[in-house]
Amino acid sequence: MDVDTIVALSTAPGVGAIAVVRISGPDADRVLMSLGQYGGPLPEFRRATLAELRDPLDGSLLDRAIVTRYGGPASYTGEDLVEFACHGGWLISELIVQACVALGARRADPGEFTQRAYLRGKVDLVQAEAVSDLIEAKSRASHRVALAQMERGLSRRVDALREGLVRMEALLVHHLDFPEEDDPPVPVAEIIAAAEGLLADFDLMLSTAPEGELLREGALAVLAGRPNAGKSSLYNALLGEERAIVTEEAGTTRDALEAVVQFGGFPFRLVDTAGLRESEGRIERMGIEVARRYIDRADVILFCCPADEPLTEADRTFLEAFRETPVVLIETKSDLSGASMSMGVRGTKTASDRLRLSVESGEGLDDLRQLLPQMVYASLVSASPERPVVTRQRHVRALETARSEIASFRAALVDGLPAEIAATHLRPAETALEELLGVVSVEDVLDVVFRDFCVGK
Ligand SMILES: Nc1nc2c(ncn2[C@@H]2O[C@H](COP(=O)(O)OP(=O)(O)O)[C@@H](O)[C@H]2O)c(=O)[nH]1
Ligand SMILES: [Mg+2]
Repeated sequence: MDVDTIVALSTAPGVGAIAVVRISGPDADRVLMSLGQYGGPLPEFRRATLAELRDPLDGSLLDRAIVTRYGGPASYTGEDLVEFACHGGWLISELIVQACVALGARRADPGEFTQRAYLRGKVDLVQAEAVSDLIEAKSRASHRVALAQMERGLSRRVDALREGLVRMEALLVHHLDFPEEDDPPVPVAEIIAAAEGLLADFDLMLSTAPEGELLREGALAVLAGRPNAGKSSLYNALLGEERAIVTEEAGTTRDALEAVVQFGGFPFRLVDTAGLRESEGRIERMGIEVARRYIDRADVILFCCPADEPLTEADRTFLEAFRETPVVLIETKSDLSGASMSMGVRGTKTASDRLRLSVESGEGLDDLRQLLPQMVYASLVSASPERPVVTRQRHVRALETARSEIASFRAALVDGLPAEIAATHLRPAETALEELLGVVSVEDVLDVVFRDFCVGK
């Protein structure tokens, strides 16, 4: 493999106590030798060592830093790798990167360290993606799933599917040509049953995908309801801080505010919108437009209506229009009203999808925090933590491709086609799974996987 040596700041840029600059590739040691002005031996592998780093051009001191050497293949990238833990801030790390570049290293592309780890066989493609998910995780559930994926939880399951395919091929071979003295051929029914078992395994995995994908960005939870319904107050109460402007004047929230929060450890993008009503004011009308766009994409709608006011005709029209989206009907300001007023809830919603709530008394807030993950992440909430979760479109596409080939294989056998013909579906199924793990690498897939990484990872 003809590779160059790459360098990047691996910690977030900006002011902080420490910054880490990483350099990986065949010249890592040579660059270290020059920067640290080592006349004699370099520091031992994996031993943090204080070093004075000097400008390679004029010998001036850049920083005193802690240097850690890793010898390939026992490193993150699988190559020789050096980490400089220098003082943080905007300048020092950049000076060190520049010095490395002056000594022949190249600035790394986003995700290039992890990409090298993949190319060197340290991780498969699904694990590499999980590194990025782990860094981006904003909730305990996302964190847990990304960690499991990094530990090959999902990869192991895909391996098991591949093994299932291989076993099925073995059955098929046995069915096609068996030696005279051997057992009788495997009956077709047995192969069909094996295919059906595999299909069920695929379905189980694919069933986690819709919720798994939400884990990465957070489910969009949008507050809706007419002006003065108490949306902004609820938004603030859920965030635990005064984010939205709350006023008694109707129509003050004109833009949409968005914040990432976790409820029960699951990530949500909570959005406060302008109230929905016919409006004269141009700016408020724009706010309502924004609200509509959010509501159209919502994973769950928190529909607010004051507990002591009936649902209006407009409210009902709204609820009718969003039958497909899960809705929690929230009777707000419950402290102002006595017994629960009947809001005339539409038939499809269960009692648990509506609750009385007051930001004054706190009634209903915890119930809502519990209810939301159950509504949006139902199967993940109840699943065992060990269950691998499919978190990306790329996974879904590969699994669906493999699944449909196996389904065609099964259908061919059921239709009584010759086994040799049915068997042509098995190889494409295997290929799809191999691409998922990156066993066979496809250049444009790599680009997509590593494009969204940050530099230095
Ligand atoms: N008593 C009481 N007043 C509330 C409650 N929630 C909101 N309000 C008041 O209702 C008014 C409208 O609230 P706001 O959150 O701005 O509603 P929005 O227009 O839907 O965003 C404000 O005067 C709030 O103080 C509540 O739980 N109890
Ligand atoms: Mg508001």
